[in-house]
Amino acid sequence: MNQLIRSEQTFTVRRPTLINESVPVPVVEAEPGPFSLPPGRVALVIIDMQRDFLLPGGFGETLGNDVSQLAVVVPPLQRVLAAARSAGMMIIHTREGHRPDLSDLPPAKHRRGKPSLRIGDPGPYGRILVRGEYGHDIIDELQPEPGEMVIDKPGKGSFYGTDLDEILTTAGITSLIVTGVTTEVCVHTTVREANDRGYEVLVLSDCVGSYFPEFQRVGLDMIAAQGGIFGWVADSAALLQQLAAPATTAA
Ligand code: C5J
Repeated sequence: MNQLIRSEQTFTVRRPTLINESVPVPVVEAEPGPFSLPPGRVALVIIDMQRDFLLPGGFGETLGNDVSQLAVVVPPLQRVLAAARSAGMMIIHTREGHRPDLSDLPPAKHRRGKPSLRIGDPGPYGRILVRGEYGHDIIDELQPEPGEMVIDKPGKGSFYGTDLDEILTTAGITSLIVTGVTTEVCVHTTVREANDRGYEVLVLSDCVGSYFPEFQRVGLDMIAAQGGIFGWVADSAALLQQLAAPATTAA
């Protein structure tokens, strides 16, 4: 009986946006095909552009990573953020991190790898990936403005352990433009979670970054492969062109 009830569980299925022919819809040239920006239904998601991951001498670097690989994302992402703000788009910033008592840090995540510093340890920019610490916060160049949503997440995905889905659903958002770091970890996990929840997801290739060039290339290829198995991929220029241009009516 319980099983039956479980199998009859109801889910909220996100319906494709009904396009009103009279309302112009900008369309971004993307892989594997055009990506629509239905007015008022698109949010920009900026994942984990935190000092702990990006700053020289920070946690990311103590793991042996080359943080310059992530720094290249900042200028194009600043341009996209400015354009999204001008367009009145909903903007979501996420931060990976944990409560100061680490009660939301699974031991399996805490123990992982052989880092010289672990989550919660005192690091160059405060306790590593702990909420409220300087290193946990977003880099100066991309600081949220008042009214922009900041989602604190304990995991790699932006939906696990957060109210992001409720926030987007309440706002009527059906499409996400995803940016941030790292491409193969928190960006990928978020894109896959969003895709399963029925969002249409565009990833901006020059606004996501990986410490590993090979992961960056393959990570992007995987999203748009097989006809867009997880979503769409375009560069920021293609999006900016549409945000700046007068909209055209979708076919
Ligand atoms: C990682 C992230 N790589 N934001 N976090 O641990 O991708």
